Amino acid sequence: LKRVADDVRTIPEEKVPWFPRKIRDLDKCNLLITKYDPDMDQDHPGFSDPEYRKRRCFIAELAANYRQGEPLPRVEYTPEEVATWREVYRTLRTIYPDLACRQFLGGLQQLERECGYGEDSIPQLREVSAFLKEKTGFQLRPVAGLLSARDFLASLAFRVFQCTQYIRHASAPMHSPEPDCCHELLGHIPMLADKEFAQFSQEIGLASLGASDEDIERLSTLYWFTVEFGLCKQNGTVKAYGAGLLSSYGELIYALSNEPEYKPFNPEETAIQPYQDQTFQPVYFVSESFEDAKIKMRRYSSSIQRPFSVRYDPFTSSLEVLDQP
Ligand code: TIH
Ligand code: FE2
Repeated sequence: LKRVADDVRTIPEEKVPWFPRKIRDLDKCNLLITKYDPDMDQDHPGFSDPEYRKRRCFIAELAANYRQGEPLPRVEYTPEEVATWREVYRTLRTIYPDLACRQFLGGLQQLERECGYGEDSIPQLREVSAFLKEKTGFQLRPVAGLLSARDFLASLAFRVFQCTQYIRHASAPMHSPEPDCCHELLGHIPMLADKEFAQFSQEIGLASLGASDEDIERLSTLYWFTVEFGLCKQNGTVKAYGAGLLSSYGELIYALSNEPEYKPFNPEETAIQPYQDQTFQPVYFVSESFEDAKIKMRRYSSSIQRPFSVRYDPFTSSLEVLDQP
């Protein structure tokens, strides 16, 4: 393998999309999708609540001004926001022992012991990021809303997880059409404290760098049906590991009832399954185990054609880009 110069244009195939090479470049990975924004979407529970929308703008501003390496912004949550968190936490906490996978339960217990998780206050990203950094090397960065798939996946390559900091509307605590801090803190963070899952997440990120739009679409679909809505077998029963399930009381119950369709996780098939994010998924993919999902995903990723390969250097938090042999 020979190292190529820093400029992607030296890579034989001309049209490689830009991608971040060092962790600081994530400051440029900030393309937002406004589809589910309460200012744009009439079905959003906060659409006709000007107070809520103003609050969202304030918190979005904190994220927009954030630069890599700065201390993560703190948000002082209002009593109403804490009340929403409490309701979400309390209702989900009672069903986790039966429905969540072992890795999630282990992560959540550690967060409760070591990171102040509980129903009385909304954890701050700063503390949670320090916690994760020690467990798996993942760190957080604030994001103003739903990111484009390309930018979101790219950050995973650096073990950076982009987190929203606003909370869902008080009128709909059991399901949100878009990510919010309940989704990040309860759905994603406990899983990211697991080493194997952290590795799985980073590998999807690495596979996405410089990929074609079509490959990004397939990878984000795979991300959707694993990291967001994945189920896995454990001791002969099906459990949830997807963050979109673990942060939504309504969908978690639904996903593990006998209503939805289950299909075995198989990247080639999963990658082209249509999905939607306004309501519950009609189909979920079940993997035999994390190990199995990781191996299958690796095989899939290595089949993606790119005129170069990438390797992450954890000492410098940057990527080495290598010519294909
Ligand atoms: N539906 C999730 C929840 O209610 O927490 C949030 C989302 C996850 C993925 C897309 S929207
Ligand atoms: Fe998510």
